[in-house]
Amino acid sequence: MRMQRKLFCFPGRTERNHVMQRTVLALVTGLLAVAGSAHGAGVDSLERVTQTLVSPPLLPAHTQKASASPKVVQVRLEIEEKQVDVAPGAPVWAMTFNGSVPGPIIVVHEGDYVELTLVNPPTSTLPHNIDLHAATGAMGGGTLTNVAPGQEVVFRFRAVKPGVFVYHCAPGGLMVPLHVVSGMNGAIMVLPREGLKDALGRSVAYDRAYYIGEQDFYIPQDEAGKFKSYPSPAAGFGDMTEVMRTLTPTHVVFNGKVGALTGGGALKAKVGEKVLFIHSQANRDSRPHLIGGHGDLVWRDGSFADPPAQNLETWFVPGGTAVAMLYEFKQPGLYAYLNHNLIEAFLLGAAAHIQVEGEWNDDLMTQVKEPGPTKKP
Ligand SMILES: [Cu+2]
Repeated sequence: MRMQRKLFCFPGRTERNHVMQRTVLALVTGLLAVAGSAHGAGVDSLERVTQTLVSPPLLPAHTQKASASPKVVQVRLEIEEKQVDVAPGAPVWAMTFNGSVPGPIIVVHEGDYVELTLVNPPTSTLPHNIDLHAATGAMGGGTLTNVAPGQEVVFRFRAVKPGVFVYHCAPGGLMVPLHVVSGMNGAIMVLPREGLKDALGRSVAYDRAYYIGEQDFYIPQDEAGKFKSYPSPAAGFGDMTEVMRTLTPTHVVFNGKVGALTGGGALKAKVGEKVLFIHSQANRDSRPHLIGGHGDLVWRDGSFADPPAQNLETWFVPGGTAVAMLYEFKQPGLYAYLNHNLIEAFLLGAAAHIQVEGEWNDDLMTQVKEPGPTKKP
């Protein structure tokens, strides 16, 4: 503003000075317009689209490359507190965004605005909010989005960092871990405007994408080892806090419960397809591994601003992040995708299946001789 005042003091007694003054005024107006748009005033002129969110492991309809201009992407998250069985006989008061654990993944492009309506219905028992790791300022949006039961809020942020990010409820103090380990988390993918690039900077497109949200649960047990149930979320918080203090989850699952992504819930793919796996863990470290495959491209720590790592056997998801991995399936059959802490995978539940159709490639693998009786050398 100091610069603006100085410019307006420009002497204008001659015609030449009037022309210069008009030029300066136009320049200042232009500068102010640019400054205005940088601070959100230009948002009103942008195209607005509503993204219909879907339950994981699916992603909402989206394009991998952005159209010319940034958009305002409107999304709606409705909180739902509900009792679910993480495994048979293991009930938990899940606190959810849109009824699923994890919440739905949001997909936008770098530079887009996300305009999020957060609804806490009157049927809820607790206040909630949302902290998006893709957002800048105000506790990731947490301080602008506190909603008591019966309230809703609209807030907007600009997605300026490309990558995959966690979002979660963060209502303050002990409520933060309690809500997060009750399932109140999800992910957002902020694609580069020109789409993904491989390690050499070449464009790479995925044929399908899945979102896997890993969740640790801490369900209290009675003296006999039976999992306890409670009449409301808050009623179990004291017992649950004691289990949380052990840092030993009773369950570690993909997409809300043991077996959510196996059997009838198995993911599907075809030989030759490039599949993008987005894996989030809002609270705890994980180490995904695809048995019989590899991480062809892994965007470490979820950053699309950095070239992806290549050909990893297992990759790391630090607690509080989402990570993206792309693999082109080369053989048909049943694959297991799991947390390669194998105790967490096989005893606690962190495993998924991918059923892949296509033709077997003997050159990559073959059984030279079937199992039979041992022979003396
Ligand atoms: Cu919450």
